[in-house]
Amino acid sequence: MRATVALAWLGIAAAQAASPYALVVSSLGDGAPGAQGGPYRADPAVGGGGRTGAQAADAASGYAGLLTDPVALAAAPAEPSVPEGAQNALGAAALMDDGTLTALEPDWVAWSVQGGPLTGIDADGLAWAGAVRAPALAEFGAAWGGFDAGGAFWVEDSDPDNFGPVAGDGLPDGWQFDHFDTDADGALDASELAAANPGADGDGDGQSNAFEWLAGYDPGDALSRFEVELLGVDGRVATLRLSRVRPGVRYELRAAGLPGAAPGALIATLQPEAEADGVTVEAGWEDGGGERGFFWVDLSDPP
Ligand SMILES: [Ca+2]
Ligand SMILES: [Ca+2]
Ligand SMILES: [Ca+2]
Ligand SMILES: [Ca+2]
Repeated sequence: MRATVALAWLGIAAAQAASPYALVVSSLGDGAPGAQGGPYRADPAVGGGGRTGAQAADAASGYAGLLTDPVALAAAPAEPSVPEGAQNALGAAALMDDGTLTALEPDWVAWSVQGGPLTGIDADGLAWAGAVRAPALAEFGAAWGGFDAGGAFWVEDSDPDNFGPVAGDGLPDGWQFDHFDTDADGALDASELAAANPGADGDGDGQSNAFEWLAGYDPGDALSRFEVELLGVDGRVATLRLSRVRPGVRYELRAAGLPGAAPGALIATLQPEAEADGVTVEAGWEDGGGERGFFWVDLSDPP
């Protein structure tokens, strides 16, 4: 995938401040932030997803032949976390008065959605995870034999751009909510949604939201912006300083207006392994020495 382009036009003769900036397109890479699941601690009362042979289940069903009585219900998911849109099998067991657990068939249990990104639970205890904008806990309830139990599992933010009104616009939904859900109610009203648009520039610093996300700046602060400074030109080598570079982003320094060099000629490339501020780059070209040329930097998130 290729996102891009913003940039800074810089005259060789006068190293004025970078402007204008214009973003052409942006898209998400696999390494987009927020794709990791959170920690999870399963209810240890139920092992192996709570499913065992039918014999024990039959016995528990009608209490027939049991020498012990149930005293509590326990429920747990098969997996501690699942991706968005995936299913998770829920299991339940009865805790008996002799301290043993008797597994219950999932379809004997009345399951319910208690909270979080669950779109439903069917009669067989298969729970469906909905879309999230950050790892979120899905909570369910179980009822059987007059006992109630509950459990939970994590839904991973496996697709960073699939949530609600900001799905599919090329920006991570979690980042959009972090910056534009200004009243923190977990939803985006019309004005917040407009502000969260990838092409919007609500802080008026000349850089779009999509560009600021790629460059690692705050889309709500005009003083927080990507800048390129031309420190000097010595013969056919220009020294530029980028205000910040980030891992996962490719920086292509290009030039135009240099005699003998093709318009847009690539003169240097950076793919940093770590974030750093104030990075100095030297870029040379074959022919040149003209009175005036221009440099700019393209940002993209390579696949
Ligand atoms: Ca998501
Ligand atoms: Ca989005
Ligand atoms: Ca901006
Ligand atoms: Ca900004």
